[in-house]
Amino acid sequence: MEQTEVAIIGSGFSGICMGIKLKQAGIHDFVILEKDDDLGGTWRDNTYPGCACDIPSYLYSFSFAPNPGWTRMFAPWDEILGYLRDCAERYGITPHIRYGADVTGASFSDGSWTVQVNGDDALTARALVTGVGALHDARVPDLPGLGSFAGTAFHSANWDHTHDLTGRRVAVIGTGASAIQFVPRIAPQVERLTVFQRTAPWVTPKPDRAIGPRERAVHARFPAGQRAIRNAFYLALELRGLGLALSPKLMKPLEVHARRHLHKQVTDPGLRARLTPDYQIGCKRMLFSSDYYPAFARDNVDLVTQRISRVTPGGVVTADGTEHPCDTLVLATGFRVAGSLTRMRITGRDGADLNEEWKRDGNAAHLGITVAGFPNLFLLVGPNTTLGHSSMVFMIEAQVRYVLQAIRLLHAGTPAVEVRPDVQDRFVSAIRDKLDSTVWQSGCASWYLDERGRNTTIWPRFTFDYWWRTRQLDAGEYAVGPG
Ligand code: N01
Repeated sequence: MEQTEVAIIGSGFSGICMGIKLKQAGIHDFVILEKDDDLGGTWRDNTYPGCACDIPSYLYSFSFAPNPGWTRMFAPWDEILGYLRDCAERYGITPHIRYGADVTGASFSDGSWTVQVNGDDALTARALVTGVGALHDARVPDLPGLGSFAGTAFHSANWDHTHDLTGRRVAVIGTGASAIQFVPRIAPQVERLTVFQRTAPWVTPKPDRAIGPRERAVHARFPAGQRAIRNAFYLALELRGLGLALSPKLMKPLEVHARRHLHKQVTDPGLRARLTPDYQIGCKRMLFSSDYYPAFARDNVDLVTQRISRVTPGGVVTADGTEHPCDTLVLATGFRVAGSLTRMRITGRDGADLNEEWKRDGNAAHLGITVAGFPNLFLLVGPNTTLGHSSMVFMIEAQVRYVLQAIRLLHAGTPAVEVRPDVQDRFVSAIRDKLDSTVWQSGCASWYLDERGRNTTIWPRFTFDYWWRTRQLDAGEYAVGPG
């Protein structure tokens, strides 16, 4: 069986960043296992019309690889994908990527991981790093009759570009971050657009603008200027997260801002009332858009707030018995967050099963990275390290720096690096205590919460706090011995 020092699962931002930092540390014996035939993760999968980052690109990019070529403040998906491809090429990562390598499981014994690819034991690795992301397992809603729909149906993360929407009667289920980006784009093209909203999102304006050739040339010439803009965005978004990290009461100014935006863009009081959220801002992910609300002013766009009771071959039936005819159904219903990692079977020391442990106790990892009982396993974007207000790339870089320190220990001959259970428990209970008083637990349903209503997704503090905690691996928190 093939042997390697580090196996990385996934070639999105996390996997690519890990590869780059390994190479820069002089560790070249690693592979990146990618189930698809291209890199890019969520930016490869999501290609729906209008798909773009909702975090400014100067910040949503690697700190060590600024891109003076962004053409918009909030870059579209294809530019982000191009950026990732360029980084993979530029830093020599491409030859390490194995495409079509779907990791189905991994088990630890005798100091190393045996990794199953496409169902077979394929390689052994001293360290296993998962960079599978939280948002790639599309969630198809459990709606009666969905399978009977006679038209064309697809999920927003698997957009069917062969299906021309011109002149179609399109139904969109869901009004989250994805839907609010493509609804304004497809509205002018389709004959009729019916948007089914279960919960109204909080929306604030998106300060997007084009970045012209002159400005791009200035950034290419003076990278310090771009770094200064990046830092300014970082601070602005941290300030926006004040209410998330400190007290929900501090969310009030944002709520006023969002209400003003709605008031300004929607003049019909009835429509405005239906678009007004009934939960505290920040509880679900806050959305940015300056063109979502205006789409509802179009004659061919309807907002339906009645519950969906079933899908028929010709449309969607709501709880009041009305059938809304359509020939195209777009499911903008989000992702199964817990499913990204647990679709693999990961077996640690003494046969410990990660899925079983997490099912029993909730997803948990020290700093979201290491799990007791699973030596030499490192999670990127693991439990409680996702953000609702700033750049995940910032978090990923902090995690990669931490993991690199652990891998260096292994590289230097330490047989195994395993977090002590008491250290993990202390970290997890501190995070859970902190979460109790946050806006995410204020009563709304969101993908941040697991089936028990526990937030195992979000980092509930400032991002610089996370950076600070992960800057130096404390060997005292780890059992560094034979695995
Ligand atoms: O998914 P979502 P998304 N019947 O889970 C509704 C990231 N992202 O793909 O709110 C009817 O937010 C559901 O309703 P409710 C970002 O982190 C980032 O839009 O549960 N409706 C909701 O309206 C984001 O948070 C970027 O009541 C049903 C919608 O479907 C995450 O991806 C861009 C339903 C799902 O919204 C997911 O966003 C885009 C049902 N049975 C996305 N089931 C960036 O720019 C679900 N819904 C970085």
